[in-house]
Amino acid sequence: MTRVSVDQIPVDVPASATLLDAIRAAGKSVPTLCHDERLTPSASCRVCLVDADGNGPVASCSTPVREGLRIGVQVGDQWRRDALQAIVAGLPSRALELPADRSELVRLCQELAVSADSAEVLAESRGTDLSHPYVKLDRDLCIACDRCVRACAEIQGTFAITLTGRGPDTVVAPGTGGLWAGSDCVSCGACVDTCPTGALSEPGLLDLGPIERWTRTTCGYCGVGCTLDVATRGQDVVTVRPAMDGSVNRGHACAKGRFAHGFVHSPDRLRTPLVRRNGRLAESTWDEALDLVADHLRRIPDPDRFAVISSARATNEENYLIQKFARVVLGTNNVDNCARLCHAPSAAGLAATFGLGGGTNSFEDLDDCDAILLAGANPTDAHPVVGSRLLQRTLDGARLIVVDPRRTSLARHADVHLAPRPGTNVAVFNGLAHLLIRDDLIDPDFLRTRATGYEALRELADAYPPEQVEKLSGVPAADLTAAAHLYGEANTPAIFYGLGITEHRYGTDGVRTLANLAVLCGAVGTETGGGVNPLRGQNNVQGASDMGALPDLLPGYQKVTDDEARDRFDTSWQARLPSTPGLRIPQMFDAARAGELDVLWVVGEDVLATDPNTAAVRGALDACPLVICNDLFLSSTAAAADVVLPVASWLEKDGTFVNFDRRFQRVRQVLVPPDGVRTDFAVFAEVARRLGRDLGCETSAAALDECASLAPHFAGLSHRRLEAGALHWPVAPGGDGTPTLYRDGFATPDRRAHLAARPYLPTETEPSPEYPFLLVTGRRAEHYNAGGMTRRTPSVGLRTKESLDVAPGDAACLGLEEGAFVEVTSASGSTVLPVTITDEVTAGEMFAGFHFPGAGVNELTSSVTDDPTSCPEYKLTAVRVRRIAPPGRS
Ligand SMILES: Nc1nc2c(c(=O)[nH]1)N[C@H]1C(S)=C(S)[C@@H](COP(=O)(O)OP(=O)(O)OC[C@H]3O[C@@H](n4cnc5c(=O)[nH]c(N)nc54)[C@H](O)[C@@H]3O)O[C@H]1N2
Ligand SMILES: Nc1nc2c(c(=O)[nH]1)N[C@H]1C(S)=C(S)[C@@H](COP(=O)(O)OP(=O)(O)OC[C@H]3O[C@@H](n4cnc5c(=O)[nH]c(N)nc54)[C@H](O)[C@@H]3O)O[C@H]1N2
Ligand SMILES: [Mo]
Repeated sequence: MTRVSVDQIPVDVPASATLLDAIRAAGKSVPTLCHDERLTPSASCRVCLVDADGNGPVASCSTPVREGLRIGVQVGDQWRRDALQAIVAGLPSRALELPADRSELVRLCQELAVSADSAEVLAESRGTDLSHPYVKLDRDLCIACDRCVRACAEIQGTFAITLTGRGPDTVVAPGTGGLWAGSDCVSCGACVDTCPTGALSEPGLLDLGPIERWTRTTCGYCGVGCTLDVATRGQDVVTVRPAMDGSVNRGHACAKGRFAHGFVHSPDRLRTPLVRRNGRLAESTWDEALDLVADHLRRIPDPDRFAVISSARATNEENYLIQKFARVVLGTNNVDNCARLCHAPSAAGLAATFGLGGGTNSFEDLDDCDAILLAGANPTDAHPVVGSRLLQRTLDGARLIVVDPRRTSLARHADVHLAPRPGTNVAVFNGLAHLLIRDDLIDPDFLRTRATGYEALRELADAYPPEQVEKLSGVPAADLTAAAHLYGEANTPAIFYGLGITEHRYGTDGVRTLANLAVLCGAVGTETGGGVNPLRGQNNVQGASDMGALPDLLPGYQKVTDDEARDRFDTSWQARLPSTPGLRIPQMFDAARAGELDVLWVVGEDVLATDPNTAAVRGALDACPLVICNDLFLSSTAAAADVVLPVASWLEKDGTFVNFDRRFQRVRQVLVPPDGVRTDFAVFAEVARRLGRDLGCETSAAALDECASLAPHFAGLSHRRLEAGALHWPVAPGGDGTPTLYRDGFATPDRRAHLAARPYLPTETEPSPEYPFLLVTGRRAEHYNAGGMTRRTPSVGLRTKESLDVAPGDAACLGLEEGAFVEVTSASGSTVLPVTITDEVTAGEMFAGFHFPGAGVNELTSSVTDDPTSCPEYKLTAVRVRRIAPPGRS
């Protein structure tokens, strides 16, 4: 510690502290303008000047303390006022006419009594850049404080902007030159959030009236679970800010969470139930629609002719109620959720290896990692806040291995990028296991005391020397060896992975053989283990499964076949629960097509757009006598349904979500749902009532309480406890949760990690003369899944349509130029897409997103699935492409 004095008050601070830290530690304050806690100081504004040892002014934000230093704050009052006055003098008067809640500069001027009179009108305006949907630049308000530039580099890691010009003409600009819209900006909003003057702002933000209310909630887009502070005025969202103390996001967000909230007031929002009459959907009343549903359900005697797809977008409490409705009111286990399409292989694979189906570590553990193995995930686009943190860790010195057939943004920053042929993960991971063993990079003590299956794995891995793996996967032997050493020699290596591992014919084997690597190195369940971390997808896909919206599992992963568990639920719910596992989503569609299903209730999933093999899904919906759909919008699925119920979004309801690292977080109502719109929670409670059943759980909080009383993993959870902050499950009664799992033993019956000896098996989906290219599908940063929300926000200006990514060599061979239209055909179906030529994809492979249902990408994908989990092989489709004339012309 270092002792200094602040206006004669002695204070001890760490040796690395700045004068500003010392001043704050002494309970005093000093104004700042170019300073942001999250960024390295730049000391450019001089608004934080203080005296050091009587020798005159220094910038307190950047000057380090030294023993015995006497800091004078009060004597600097006038220096600071002068510095601020000088800044203000260079600004147009409108800079000081902004509402105080939108301008740090205005607040500072009020605090230091610097008046607007001193603001001059600039001789010549430097103009604005209004090209971007989310970032408006008013150059005359820029004070060149550099906060935005540092935020873009140090928080986001995109390095998209810079300061240009000299002296008073210095101003922020895109690093690529030209307009903001054409720049490298990824619209994360970090620059807008840190800008103290309004030079960078959200279009329209400065015109809205004063903020009336701030509400803290959890983002409803992806599984990262960012804490957001939402500012509202009446029913308008004025702005959304990432919470500085957000437990996952630490003051950062992405384009979706930060900006893409406009869907709530979209004119397309459904406001009244729709019922199909004479083949057409027509508006109806809630009474009429719910009576129709209840009458229909009442008339069907066989519970197995019902199926419910619950929503990974809805809250835990809603999912809890929906699965309870299925089991108690309908009497069926035919209930599933989108985890089926996504990380079901993670739940199965991780549970088989470690005992529990969730990720092993807390995201905070990344801070201590010195090597990252990122496999089959593109977090820069799909989990941007995680992507930024992985990049920052890498820039800070951690080694990075990326396993992805595509040259993703993080692959470009990697020490080693392994680009296997899609579908060959198991060969690559067995090859890495081979090298860890061969080159003595394993942890024998850990293997002896905390794992089983080593001998069998060693024998299997024998067959995967690097040269052999090169033949199977296309990954050069030398790169594989380098990767094994980077991972095996690290002190604290962490694995992060995504759908490039799970959405495959052998997805569960992919997860298990990947998890092997952490076990071999003792890098999980230990002090130095970064663990195995699935980057789960939707905001509440972990939670929907946790709540038992699964055909074989009750809340808290208790088996429906377990008599003892079922008995407890029977008693609490006063029902007799069905004891045989129900249908999974793909089986529901099979059953419908076979005429074995009477009612399919789809809650918040656009199955016609996002489930694979659209033709087969369409067949199922057509064959099912009653399809009910709860959605915000008339999605493709809603448009094909018989009853459509308009429901509230995450901004309009109360509850909890569970993010990718098992973190329960509060979701709080920010807006009142539009007139005519109900919550999923209210809908299911009401239909149960009409069928003569009371589901209990009057409120969302009561639903979580009931779940906690029945599921030991969640025993210590309640809304009241979560008010104080996030908790990672398992949470014992009164406990603080479990950020990192397995330090005291794995959750398997023998408390050991189970290594998996799984061979690489080629999938049936091989390129052939008829379908010579491999199509991979996945995410684009700008849009979210079916796109129902993001396409109804200004994000549509960031990406207006889907396209097919083609490697330059393939484009040349096929005679395709940028923007050319091709017909893409697979064994399942066909669609038309414009071409983008990019070296992100390897020759022979192509890539497409699936965020524009009209683009029909899932017409192409097949019904092939992973055997243990029925997760679709979305990541691999053999296709042929043929150039065609642009649609609409002949
Ligand atoms: N912007 C945005 N963010 C999202 C979403 C969104 O739609 N848009 N969706 C959310 C959801 S639901 C999810 S599940 C997550 C998904 O997040 P991710 O799993 O990161 O997303 P994907 O882009 O589907 O796939 C990841 C990567 O897998 C690679 N891959 C394909 N095949 C293979 C293979 O055989 N081996 C390896 N090693 N890699 C392969 C692809 O090239 C791709 O880069 O994102 C969530 N976040
Ligand atoms: N080709 C291809 N297809 C894929 C994938 C892929 O990688 N490639 N990925 C798959 C994966 S991982 C996933 S998770 C799925 C996602 O597929 P979906 O779950 O279908 O996609 P979303 O767009 O997230 O949400 C579906 C609907 O939920 C509605 N919604 C939002 N919030 C709520 C709510 O609170 N309640 C209700 N009732 N509705 C709500 C939205 O308006 C939207 O219409 O897509 C899968 N499809
Ligand atoms: Mo997902």
